Amino acid sequence: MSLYSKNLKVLMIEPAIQKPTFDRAKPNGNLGPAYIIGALRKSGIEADYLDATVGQEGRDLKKTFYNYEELENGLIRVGMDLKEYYEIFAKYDIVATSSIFSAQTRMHFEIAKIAKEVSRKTGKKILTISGGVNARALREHFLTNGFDIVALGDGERTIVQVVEQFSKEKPDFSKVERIAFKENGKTIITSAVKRKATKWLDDHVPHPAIDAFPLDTYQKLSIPHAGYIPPGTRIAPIMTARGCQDACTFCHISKDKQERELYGDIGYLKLFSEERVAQDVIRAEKLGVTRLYFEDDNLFFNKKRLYKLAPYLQRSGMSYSDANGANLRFMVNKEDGKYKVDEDFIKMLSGFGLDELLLPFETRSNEMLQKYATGKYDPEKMMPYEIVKTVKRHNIDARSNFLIGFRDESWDSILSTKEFAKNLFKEGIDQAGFAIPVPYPGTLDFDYQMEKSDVRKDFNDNVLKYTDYMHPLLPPLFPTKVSGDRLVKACRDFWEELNTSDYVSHADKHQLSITGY
Ligand code: B12
Ligand code: SF4
Repeated sequence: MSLYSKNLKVLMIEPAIQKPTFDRAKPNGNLGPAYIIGALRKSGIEADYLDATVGQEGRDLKKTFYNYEELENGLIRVGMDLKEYYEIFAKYDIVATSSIFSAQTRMHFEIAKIAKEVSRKTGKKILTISGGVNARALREHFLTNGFDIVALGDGERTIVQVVEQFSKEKPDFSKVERIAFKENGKTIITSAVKRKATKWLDDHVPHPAIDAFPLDTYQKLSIPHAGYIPPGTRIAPIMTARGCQDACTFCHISKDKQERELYGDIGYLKLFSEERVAQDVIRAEKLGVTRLYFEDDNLFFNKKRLYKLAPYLQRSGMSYSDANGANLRFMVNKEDGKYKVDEDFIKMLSGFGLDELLLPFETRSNEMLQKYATGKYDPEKMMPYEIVKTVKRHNIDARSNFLIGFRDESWDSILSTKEFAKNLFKEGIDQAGFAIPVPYPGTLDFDYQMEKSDVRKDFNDNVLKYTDYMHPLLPPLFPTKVSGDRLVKACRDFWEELNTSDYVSHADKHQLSITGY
């Protein structure tokens, strides 16, 4: 029974997606929404999940995932027809979205617009709320495009407090932690009560409700967010820690840390206990999942912890992928002033079932790494070739992603990254993708671009014209030393030249994207 007087029903919806013609469509199934639903259900609140790219479990995918619509902006919309949203939203009191990809901003605005239309037509109050890095960075835009509330930090407590207030006759959202909302045309930002600092997430973060995902449909589609899996593999995401010790300027962590007052400790390292991770693995196993994708911002930051986790992760029939990347400097140790690959660590990873690893070398340029990536890795000293060889020796599929075209990066520097990638292939790397760093809202790189008042004004006046094209393989939206067209061409050319012809020619068949995702 619901604890809340009005038995409010929440819909957590992940939108249809828009993509350039050359990109591949992938279903959603992100962990943020799973945690939000987990928190709601734990508090006795009815909450459903809908991934609009695939629709409800059992749907005819021709009407959802294979439903392609050409949009006026030149992009392709993939997913359920907009018309379907009306009837669905009418059944709920709260429509929530999680906006982590800026390129999908338009898709979130269409949800909020329809929810408000349904509310007007039916006379039923429907509250719209969004959260996630893009929503918080673009909160003013979300609040003027149909959203009543934007969550600014971790959402597990926030969403329950929102429901609590909304179920009251006179809701007072100023009592909800870390949100932005409008009152009399003014944006109100709330803070949070001071709590004892803790690095543990177990107490206030319930299990993610991956059981709310359409797992059968995901299994049928067999399109993971990265890499290739045999058809019919049942997959799900998992997280063992949140936050990161670095602060790359192209990453949300950089801004999250700077805005600690506003967002809380969302960018800082926090972890789940070993027992808690074990429970998440067993829960997935009970749902028939056989392959888990680590979605940690940084899985390797505490190697001792991973050694302790390994026995809990190792389950017969369960394999793991870390397609999201992990900081490479943890794969080497310094002994007598010299770096050495930590083979025991890599062996341990392989031992618990990790068979796919994205190695985010990012760039060959130490200058770029220092300037944009807090010097997180030194390709000259930290044995990149030995890392690849060792990873391969332990039967882990090794892929890598490279960033080319930082705003002040020269063509020579880009070529040295390409050479570096070529040499990594010689050592056994399986695949590589090239992408242009996009200054996404919610990063320090975005703030840098917004320092110019004319650029900021243009962005704010035409937000969707920018976000629609925030794709790492489209021409950069802000000036770069090497021309945008040249960068776009280089990403494609390098990918085609360095990956095996077999891989390139099969990329379509296997639904692989050229960024490596
Ligand atoms: C895992 C991940 C991926 C996975 C996605 C797999 C999956 N579907 O689960 C993979 C590896 C495929 C991926 C790919 C890409 N990714 Co990615 N990814 C992430 C990452 C590291 C974690 C997302 C996650 O699961 N978080 C865990 C949950 C628990 O945290 P959360 O989403 O923040 O949610 C919490 C709060 O924000 C809040 N909240 C969130 N939503 C809501 C909603 C409500 C209502 C409320 C109240 C609260 C709330 O509460 C939640 C729980 O506490 C994020 C960084 C990040 N931490 O967000 C980048 C991130 C989302 N990715 C990013 C990028 C750029 C990409 C790529 C474009 C990379 C590339 N070069 O190709 C691709 C694009 C893929 C695509 N779909 O188009 C950027 C997006 C930037 C932007 N503004 O658009 C991010 C932010 C990283 C960065 N660089 O800053 N990614
Ligand atoms: S190391 Fe990765 S997660 Fe950490 S700040 Fe850099 S890009 Fe973000």
